[in-house]
Amino acid sequence: MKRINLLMILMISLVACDGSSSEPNISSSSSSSSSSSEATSVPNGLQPLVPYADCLEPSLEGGWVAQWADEFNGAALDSTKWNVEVNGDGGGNNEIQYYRNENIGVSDGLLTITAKKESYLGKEYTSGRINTKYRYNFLYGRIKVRAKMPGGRGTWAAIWMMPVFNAYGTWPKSGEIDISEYVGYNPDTTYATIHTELFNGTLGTQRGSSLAVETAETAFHDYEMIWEPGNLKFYFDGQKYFEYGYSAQINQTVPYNQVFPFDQDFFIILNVAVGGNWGGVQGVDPDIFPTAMQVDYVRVYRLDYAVLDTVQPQTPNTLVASTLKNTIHWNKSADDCGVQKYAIYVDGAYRGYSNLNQYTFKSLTVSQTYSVQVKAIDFVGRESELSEPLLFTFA
Ligand SMILES: [Ca+2]
Ligand SMILES: [Ca+2]
Repeated sequence: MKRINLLMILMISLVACDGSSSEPNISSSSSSSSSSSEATSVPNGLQPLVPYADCLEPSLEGGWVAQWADEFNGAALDSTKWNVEVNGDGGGNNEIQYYRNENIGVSDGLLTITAKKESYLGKEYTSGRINTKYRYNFLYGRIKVRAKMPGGRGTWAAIWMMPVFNAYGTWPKSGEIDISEYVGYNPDTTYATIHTELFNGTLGTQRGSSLAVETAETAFHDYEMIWEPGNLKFYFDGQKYFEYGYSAQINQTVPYNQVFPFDQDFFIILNVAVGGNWGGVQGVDPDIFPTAMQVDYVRVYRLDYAVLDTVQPQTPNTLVASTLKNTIHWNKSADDCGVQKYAIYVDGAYRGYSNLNQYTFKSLTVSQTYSVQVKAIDFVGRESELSEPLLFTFA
C-alpha cells in the first residue's frame, strides 16, 4: 500500500514538472489562509490517511496516523505479519542459539520470545527471531515498540530494522537500524545504533548512543524511532537519546548512500540472541534461563501529509561543487512537513532525482560546462522554484 502511494506521488510530480503552472498559485494562497481548511488546499487530490484498523492507538500527536500494527491480541503469532526465522546460523555475530518456532508465543496481548537452555541440533541454547520482510516494509515514518527486555549474562535482545532490497549492496552498504539493543551483562542500558558503509561495527565506526534506564527488565517501556529523509531520531519513553543526520557539507568525499543509505524500504526484526560477538563478551551464565523479551505492541505511523502540508518547499540555495568527482550539493530546503526529494536540471532539462541534497552527474560531456539547477519537492508533490544556476564543468 505504501509503495502505491509513493508511486502515485512520483507520477504526479512528473506531470507537474511537465508544465502545470497552477501549482504555485494554489500553494501560495493556502500558505496565507487559515490552517483549518487544509483539506481543500492539497494539490494532486492526495487523500488523508486512513488509520490502520487493528491499531489500538490510531494516531499520535503531531499528525501521525497508524499504518500498520501488531497488538499481539491473538492466540498465536500472526503469520500474515511475521516470518519466523528457523536456523542455527549465528545471526552473523557468532551467536550460539538455535532459532525455533517453539520459542515464540502470543497470549494475553503479549508476544513472548523465550531464550532457553536446551540441546537442539548441536546447539546448547534455543531462542526466537521474527521479521516482517515482504509482509510489511516501509520507508520513512515512526515506529513505536513497547517491550520488556530479557535479563542475564549472555542474552542480547534487539528491536531493529534491515533493508529489504539492499539497494546499495549487502551489509553494511545498505544500512542497519538498531532501534534498541539490550545486552544482559550490562543491564539497564539501551543502545540505539546505525551501521552504514562508512560507519559500521566491522570498522568500529558505527554511530550510536546509549541511555541508562531503570526497570528495563521488569516493566514495559516504549522504544521508538522517527525516520525522515536524511534524519533518524531514537527515543526511550519519549526521551530522545540519539539522532543521526546526513550532512552533505561534512560528508563531501563520498556518495550520500555511504553515510545515509536509509532512503529505501526497511523491515522490522525482533529477536533474543544468546552469546555472540556482543552479548557473549562476558560469557553466558547457564543458570539464568529461561529468560524472555515480551512485546506489548509494534506500531508504525506515517505523517498525514495530505492534511498537514500546506506550504511549498523553500527554493534550494548554495549549490556548490563537492570534492567528490562530478558531484554537487546544496543546503537542505526547509518545508513545513519535509522535503521528500530533489529534482536536478541540466541546461534547463530535467536530469534526475535525489533523495538527499547531493547529486553525482554521469554521462555528460567531459570538459563541457553546464548550467545546473535544483528544485525541492515535498511529500504531497509541491515544488519549490528552481534554484539559481551553478556553472558546472564535467570531468
Ligand atoms: Ca498488546
Ligand atoms: Ca510542504
